[in-house]
Amino acid sequence: MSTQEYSVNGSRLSFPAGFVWGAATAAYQIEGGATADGRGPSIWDTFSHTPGKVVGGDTGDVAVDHYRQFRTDIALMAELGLSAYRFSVSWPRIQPGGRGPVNAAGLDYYERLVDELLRHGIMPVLTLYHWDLPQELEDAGGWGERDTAARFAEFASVVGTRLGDRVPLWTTLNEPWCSAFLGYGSGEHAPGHTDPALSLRAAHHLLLAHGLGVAALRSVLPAGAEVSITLNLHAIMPASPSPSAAEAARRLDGVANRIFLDPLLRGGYPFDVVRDTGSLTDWSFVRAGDEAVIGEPIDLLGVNYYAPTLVDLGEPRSGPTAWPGCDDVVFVRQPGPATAMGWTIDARGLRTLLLRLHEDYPGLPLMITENGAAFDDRVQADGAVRDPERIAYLRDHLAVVHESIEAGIDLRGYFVWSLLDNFEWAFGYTKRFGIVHVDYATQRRVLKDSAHWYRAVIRANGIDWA
Ligand code: IFM
Repeated sequence: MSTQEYSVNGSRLSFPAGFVWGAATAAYQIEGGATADGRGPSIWDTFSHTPGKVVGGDTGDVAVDHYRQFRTDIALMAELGLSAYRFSVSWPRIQPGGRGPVNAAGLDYYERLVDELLRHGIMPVLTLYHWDLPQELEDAGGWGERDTAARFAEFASVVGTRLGDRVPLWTTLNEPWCSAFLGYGSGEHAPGHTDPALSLRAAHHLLLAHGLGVAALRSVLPAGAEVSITLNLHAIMPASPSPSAAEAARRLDGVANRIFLDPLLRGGYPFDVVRDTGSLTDWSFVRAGDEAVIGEPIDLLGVNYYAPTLVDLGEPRSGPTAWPGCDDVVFVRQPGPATAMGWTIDARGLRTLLLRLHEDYPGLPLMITENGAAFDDRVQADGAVRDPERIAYLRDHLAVVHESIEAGIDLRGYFVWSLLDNFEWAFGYTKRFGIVHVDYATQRRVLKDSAHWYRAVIRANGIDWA
């Protein structure tokens, strides 16, 4: 489908000048090159190679070969007209054991990547940690161990020193909720632990790593470079007007959102979260001064949003959980369309979430650092990949972004997840989030219709509404 077909003459939702149009990826999901040039193993190498952990036994060993094909992929980004590209650095490429000696080849790789982006006029947005903890650090206790936070700060300093002059926007962690609660609580993600107390401890050490990482970055970055964190915030809504649904929403909001937002932006953990999880842990892992470290000011908050969450109270469950203190909270399926992940499609959740951030945590610029949808895309006989559901999803969510900016929310940019089809963690290669289709057998890239559509949006700096 040509770009032309999207240039309709209906009303246009125009975005402010300088609005950042991006696409996002993460190292383990796209790079491959698992042992190339001195990279050490991460927890995701170990986890994905453990039978039964990832659908089909898929691993990130090869992924979409971005480690070798990054120039081709950056040419695609340029073709789309992206103004920014959000990627993550693989810690075990930089420090194979997670501490000490730096692997020069790893740093050189990210320097080549950043320089190639800049050569195309694309702003690099660098995430330091998107879940690939060096395995040696996990062997020493992983995020359950306080020292891991100090190791992260060291890693941040190494990367910041090398690339600080060229990367204007830095993100310490991507979605620490997933690292802590899927990694150490439900066990669905690496390293696969199922201990609720440990998951809360891990959450604290991730936050501490963020705070120490911000300080480390500030000491090496030039003035003007911005530092952020990205959270996967949940738009939680009570499933009914009942008090029990309101209680379920409060409790879930605590361990989904406020457990991160409050120490980052309000100076400490929320009292009710500490109380609700009090039978699981005494929180003695929080030491004097930690909350000040975590609250180190940041320049921007990255928001990842995919779907709303509807909750009520129900029968208590037992077994591994990603939601400590919420055993009797049940997730209610919202009627209506869903993505291939089974996630409800409802852009109003994003509206609610942005408004809530604006009201409860005012004054901090926001950026949508991930938003997108998986569908069962196929290359058609004529070579096209028709994904009208993804176009509708992106359009509706971008309309909310536009509406939020109009309402006075300081929202600086939007990154579609994802640039390329890739390794979707425990789902392996079965879920396609890309706006660019990848044939995993040949590594051939084909722009989906949504990519053509996104290019037209970027070019117009607005959405044409038929
Ligand atoms: O693929 C992930 C990404 O790594 C983190 N945010 C959610 C995406 C879709 O599940």
